Amino acid sequence: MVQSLALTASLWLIALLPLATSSFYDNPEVELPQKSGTPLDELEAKFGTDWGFTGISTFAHLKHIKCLTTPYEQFDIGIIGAPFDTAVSYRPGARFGPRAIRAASARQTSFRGFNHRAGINPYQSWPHILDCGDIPVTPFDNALALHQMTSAYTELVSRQPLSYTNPPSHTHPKLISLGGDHSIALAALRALEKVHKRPIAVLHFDAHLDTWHPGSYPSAWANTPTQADFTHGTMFWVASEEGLIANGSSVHAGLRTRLGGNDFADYDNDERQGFLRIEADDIDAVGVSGIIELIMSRIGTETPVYLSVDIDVIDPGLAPGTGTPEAGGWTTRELIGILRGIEMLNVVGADIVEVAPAYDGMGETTALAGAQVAYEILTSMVKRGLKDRGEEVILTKPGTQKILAQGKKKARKDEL
Ligand SMILES: [Mn+2]
Repeated sequence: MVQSLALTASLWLIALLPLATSSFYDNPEVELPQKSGTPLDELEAKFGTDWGFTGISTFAHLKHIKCLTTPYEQFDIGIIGAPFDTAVSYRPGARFGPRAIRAASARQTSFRGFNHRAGINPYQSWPHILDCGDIPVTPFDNALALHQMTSAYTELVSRQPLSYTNPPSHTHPKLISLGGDHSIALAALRALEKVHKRPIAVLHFDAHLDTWHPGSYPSAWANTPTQADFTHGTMFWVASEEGLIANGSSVHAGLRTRLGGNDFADYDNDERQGFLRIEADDIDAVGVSGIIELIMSRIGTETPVYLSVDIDVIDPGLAPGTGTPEAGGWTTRELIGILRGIEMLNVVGADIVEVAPAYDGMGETTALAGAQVAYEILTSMVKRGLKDRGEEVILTKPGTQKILAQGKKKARKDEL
């Protein structure tokens, strides 16, 4: 008995011996990956991939180049910040929108960028996509700021894109602007009308009209033309006056603003500018697919469109970090659903505006929505390009058939 106890004890000792000499921090010896390619390839393989939380903040970890000062760096789609917010009527702060959206896009990476709703990864497809940095824009003089933004936008869209004419319609680089307040859209429209040599249709997601007459704020000076005519609620009125917007093929979606006075005069004024108005409440009657149908039948797939998303189209419960919040908006999921449904529009430029992080929730709620909207728009630009290049990839989601079949079975049961 004593003998067997001693034996057990010594066996335990032998078993514990390796633990006594090694520590928790010892890993098995690292096996070096097989060498392949140049030394640069090696470095890229070892250290090239960022985690969501590493790296300097650019949109989706895209390569950052200050495109405005590097005309020799050709690109196809550029993300550009327009940190301008001195044309707001209520809460300022959207000048910090670009950096908030970039930070909130950190979990978008090229290696995990496959859009399961669209069936493509926009970061691993035909276009060369850059984070072009920000437009340096003055916060002290709105007339100068508008000039700076217009000349910056014009500078970039006048260049030749890397994938020039492949797809055929890709004759100018496309920009997705991160606002900034909504007034930045005027600069984009001026530049786009110039290079496309025609008025551009505007698809405008917003709680508000933004086609307001500059004199609609009651003031003794309302009829004096000043810099005050240019605001985040009048830029489409100014654009209409300048003939930049395609009258008859433009759309507002998600409206729920109060109107001026005691009648529908604001709608009459909007009517003259040729917008179709889809109100936030309309989704209850026609659903996401009905909203998509309304937009697509109005604009079609050929008209060049500027897609402008004011983040306040989303309910302030889900996107509180914005300048002029209005209760009763769409959910983030509904907006994503609508954006996916209009993916075959001919989008020539886009923006995501009015993200004001100072009023945002603890978890970057609004900025996350903004980053997702940018990703969906980017996906659509890339997917439309794929189709036009004849490289359309239609991927079927594994399991989809099963779910559809189950749905059918359930429907039959309900009938019985
Ligand atoms: Mn707006």
